[in-house]
Amino acid sequence: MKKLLLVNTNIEKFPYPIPPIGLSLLASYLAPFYDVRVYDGVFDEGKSLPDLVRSYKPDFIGFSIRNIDDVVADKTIFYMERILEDFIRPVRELTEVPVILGGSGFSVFPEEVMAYTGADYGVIGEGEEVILRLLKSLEAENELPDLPNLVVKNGKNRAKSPPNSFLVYHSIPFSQIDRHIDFNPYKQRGVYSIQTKRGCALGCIYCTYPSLEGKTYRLRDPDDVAREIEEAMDRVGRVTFEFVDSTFNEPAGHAENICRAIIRRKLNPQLRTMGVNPRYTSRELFDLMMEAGFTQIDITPDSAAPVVIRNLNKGFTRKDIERTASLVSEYNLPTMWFFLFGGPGETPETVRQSRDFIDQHIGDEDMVLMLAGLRIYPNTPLEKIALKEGVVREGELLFHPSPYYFSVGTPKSELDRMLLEIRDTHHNCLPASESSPPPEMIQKAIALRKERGLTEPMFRTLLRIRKDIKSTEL
Ligand code: B12
Repeated sequence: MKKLLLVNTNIEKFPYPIPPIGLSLLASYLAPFYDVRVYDGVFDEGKSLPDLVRSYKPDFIGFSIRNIDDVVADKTIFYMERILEDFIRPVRELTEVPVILGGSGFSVFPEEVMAYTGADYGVIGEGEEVILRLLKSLEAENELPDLPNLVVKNGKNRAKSPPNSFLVYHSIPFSQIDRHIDFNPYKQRGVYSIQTKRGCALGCIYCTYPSLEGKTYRLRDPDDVAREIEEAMDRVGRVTFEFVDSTFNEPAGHAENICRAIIRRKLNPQLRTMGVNPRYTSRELFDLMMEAGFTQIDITPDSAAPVVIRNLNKGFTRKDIERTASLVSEYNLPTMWFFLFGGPGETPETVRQSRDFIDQHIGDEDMVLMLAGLRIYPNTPLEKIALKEGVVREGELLFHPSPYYFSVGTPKSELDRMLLEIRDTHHNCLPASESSPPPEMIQKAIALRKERGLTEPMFRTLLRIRKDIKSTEL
């Protein structure tokens, strides 16, 4: 069997280290055909990769590129420099085997990343079947398969609709992340990622999800999802399982069915999810989520000002957000709220409307993350708006340095000032640029949790520490 080395280049540990689910899915899918090894760079940061390449002697190497940058307009982190210097270049110096790229960050900027890294091949969007077909043809020295998702060095093809009609998504093997990498370091501050579907049918003007996963939903059987959690719990014990779907509770009914399947198996796992969409929240959903084992959720209204919600094309209304917020308090479900300020139509008045919403509807034990400025991505409605308003020029590369959109009503400096004012008067509201806690604070939080036996979500412990620091400052 030919040997394939898959490399996770993501070294970001904020808001917590996340295990490479995408690479693990590929590894499970390819296992019948190749001898596959996964190198996880999250903690090792590339240090032992050259030794592994020397000893394993792969025939092909795939690099996963998840993050290009951190989407924080202030002090943006551009991850690609370290991906090139600490991962790709050292490997290239050791071997001439074909280098294949993939991952969500790569898929947003395929041509740019190909040029930046000098890789041989790239796979846009979901990778399982495309990389298999690519490897087979490389192995047989056949002509390359004619697939819209496949990018070749110096080629010009850029796929527009990545989902592969030939991949039978609902029957792909489980990721079994912990069988491909050492999962132990994730147990203290990490999660075990689970995907229940692919696709996003929403049309938020700035977002890449529909182009990464396709606009139509492809659902997994809820019983398979529950069985995957059960099997993983048998292997790794009690960890937090996190759903990584673009939005958890769309299309209507699927999230409820996932919860029911988990409840039926009496698993009682610890669950969390991002992307609870205010449009489809209900008492029934919250009842089921509580019974299934949710201990934390994320909600991303972006704004509570009706005009901005509409301009961002969020697909829900202020009423939906209010209903969702009252469900959150009624069920006392720890929640991280994400607000994205500066979109089209934002003015000081609309910022005030969001602030008033936070005051009236969000409890002070819940955290509010405030982002200022919208990352402009290619092929999005926001790109068109930004071009029309002259924020970016036709042909301007959106890759690096990353451009951000600020509405004329709230230029960056004005918006930063308003958000700092909110931060100063609300201990639970943090600008994104300040949201990454220093390592000492994380250590303190870990110690405090141990000492007091706290089982609350980490963000609540961090908020406690912040509140204490603030009150001693005053
Ligand atoms: C869930 C999610 C989160 C969750 C993660 C929770 C968790 N447990 O993993 C949270 C909210 C914590 C999060 C945080 C962040 N995220 Co995020 N996140 C996502 C999201 C919605 C899904 C990622 C996912 O797991 N998908 C499911 C897996 C199965 O798919 P996959 O990894 O893409 O793998 C498939 C393919 O990409 C491909 N593939 C992957 N690797 C390889 C390798 C090869 C060789 C090949 C051929 C193919 C291939 O095949 C896989 C299987 O089909 C994506 C958007 C999206 N829809 O993809 C954004 C996304 C990845 N995030 C993004 C960003 C920026 C971040 C943050 C930096 C934001 C921040 N400042 O906090 C952090 C970084 C966190 C970290 N430590 O890395 C960006 C990256 C783009 C960019 N600008 O760089 C994305 C694309 C969203 C966006 N803005 O467009 N995120």
